[in-house]
Amino acid sequence: MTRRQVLVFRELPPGVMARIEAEHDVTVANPRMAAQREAFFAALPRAEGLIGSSFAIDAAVLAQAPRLQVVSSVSVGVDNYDLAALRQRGIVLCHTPGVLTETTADTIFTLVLTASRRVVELATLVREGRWTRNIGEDLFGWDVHGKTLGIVGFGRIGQAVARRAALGFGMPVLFHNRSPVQAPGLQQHALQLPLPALLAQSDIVVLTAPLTEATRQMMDASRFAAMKPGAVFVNGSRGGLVDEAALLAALDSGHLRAAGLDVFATEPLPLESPLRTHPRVTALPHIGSATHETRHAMAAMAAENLLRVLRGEAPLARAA
Ligand code: 8YV
Repeated sequence: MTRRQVLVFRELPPGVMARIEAEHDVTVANPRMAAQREAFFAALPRAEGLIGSSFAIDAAVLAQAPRLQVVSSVSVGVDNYDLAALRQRGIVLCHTPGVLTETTADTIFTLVLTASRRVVELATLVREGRWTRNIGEDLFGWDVHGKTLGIVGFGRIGQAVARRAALGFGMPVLFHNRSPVQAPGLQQHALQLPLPALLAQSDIVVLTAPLTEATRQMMDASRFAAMKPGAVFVNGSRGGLVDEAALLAALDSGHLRAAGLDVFATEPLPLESPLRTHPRVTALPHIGSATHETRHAMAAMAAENLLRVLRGEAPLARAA
């Protein structure tokens, strides 16, 4: 078995690294870290396999990797990869769907609850010693159980959110999906609607659609205006799906009651972003799949994808 040159561009758990190093020669360099960026681009010309996440592997990067055969992403989202350039070069792109579905749905539903019940705002009040009286109506949150949940994007993660809502919280579920979708076990719990109708009828709107050129900034001023007055908005997918200025305007006007955001147009969220401290916003640092168990499972799956392709075998999950 010929040992290949593998470039790891985001740290992997030790056991997963050992699995790759047993078969190939490995260089680790994370280009998002200034101190490792030069090493990443120095290793790129030799790399036959790339594995990592959260870095734009575009045509310019690929042009510096003439020997590349496979990119194995530790993610389900692949919007940071130039799919046309990969296809044009015949480079296999793999990803890690499935293993992160339930964890990411947990995060999204956590945001539904924390945004609706003002958990961060009220926990901060306690932490800062400002709990000096019984909590009055001015600090009440809003119920989640029984409210109508609209899910935009009804793939694995959207359906896992629907199960939590319908089976756990007695919530009627509406969903919109750009293509026909199979939703086993949800037929009697979820109703498919056109997006305008979903936005007009949902008390809480959750965004789980993938980021593509067709969905970029899909949640704009007109779509926020189409939502019910007093609705709650949650984004657990990609910040690029949202016009953040329009979201802020909808929150500041009071049209939207609250927002729960795990993703942003620019990450890490810039200090100057109003979303970071907005009183109606619960902001998380892109932790959708960030549990010990799930990130290990993702890394293990990504390593298996990489090793299979370098052996000339089919990967577990190919994205392009
Ligand atoms: C991770 C994700 O944030 O899977 C995705 O698309 O956004 C998350 O699971 C990320 O890709 C880190 O691996």
